[in-house]
Amino acid sequence: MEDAKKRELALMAAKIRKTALQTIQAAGSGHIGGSFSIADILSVLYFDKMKLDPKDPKSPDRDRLVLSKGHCSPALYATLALKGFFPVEHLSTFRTLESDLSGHVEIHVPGVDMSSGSLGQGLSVALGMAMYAKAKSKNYKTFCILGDGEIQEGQVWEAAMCAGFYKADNLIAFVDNNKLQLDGSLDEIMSSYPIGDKFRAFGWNVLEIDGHDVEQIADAVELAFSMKGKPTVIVADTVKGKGVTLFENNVNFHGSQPKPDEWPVCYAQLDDEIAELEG
Ligand SMILES: Cc1ncc(C[n+]2csc(CCOP(=O)(O)OP(=O)(O)O)c2C)c(N)n1
Repeated sequence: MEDAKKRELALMAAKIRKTALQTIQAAGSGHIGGSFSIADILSVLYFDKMKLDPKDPKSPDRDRLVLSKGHCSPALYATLALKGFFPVEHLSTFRTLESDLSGHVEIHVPGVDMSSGSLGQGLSVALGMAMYAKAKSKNYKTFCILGDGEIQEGQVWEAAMCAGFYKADNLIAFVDNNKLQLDGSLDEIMSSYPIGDKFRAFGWNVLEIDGHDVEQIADAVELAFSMKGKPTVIVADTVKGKGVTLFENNVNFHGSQPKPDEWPVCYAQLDDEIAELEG
């Protein structure tokens, strides 16, 4: 990948984080940690790899994405707004009763392919979309983003078994391996490791990458596109809260807010990164 492209995608990831944080601050609630860990993945998908038209969000030929860890709506909504699916200003209505922008991802929002929030269900839905594409000889791809804590849910593994058995090679899952879940580390609460070996046992092509390296994310997606006969899972090594020191690897920022005097420090760090990438 050319340096200019790398910089552009890293810049978009930083903007996704900042926009997600503004969204959460306006609402007074929202999930920071798991939103920040997937910003680079969303940047690469929505600004490089996915076939999409924000003016035609229901196009039958579009690529699909199911954000199975639907509590990370601030990151997806920020991405969709920055991509042009709806005005960025609309994000300030997040989590109000009048708004379509619920705290968990909502299908009525332009650009959203599936409601989510009850963990464990998204891979089954994404597989259904992928199998429909096969049945109807359609070329779109279906992506699914799962949490490393989320994959403790049994339904994930029913879908994984089915996808492997039916050779759903048009399905690409990410596991956001940020090593923390709601109130502790996976190692303390219930380990999902080794993630790659488990998917491999169900017949998946497994790729393991640094989930904050936009070039590695893009290369992995290309490899997944060329894979025949197996679904691909990209196990992305990430940091919960990536991009703001206060949030990084800090389980307190799963769903809680910074204190009033901490907000400016958080924005300053994101603004510095944006300024550096804008060069
Ligand atoms: C079925 C279900 N059980 C419990 C929850 C509450 N919950 C929300 S987020 C979360 C932790 C998820 O951990 P992980 O998948 O690792 O997400 P991340 O750390 O990336 O935010 C839990 C238990 C839920 N949303 N759905």
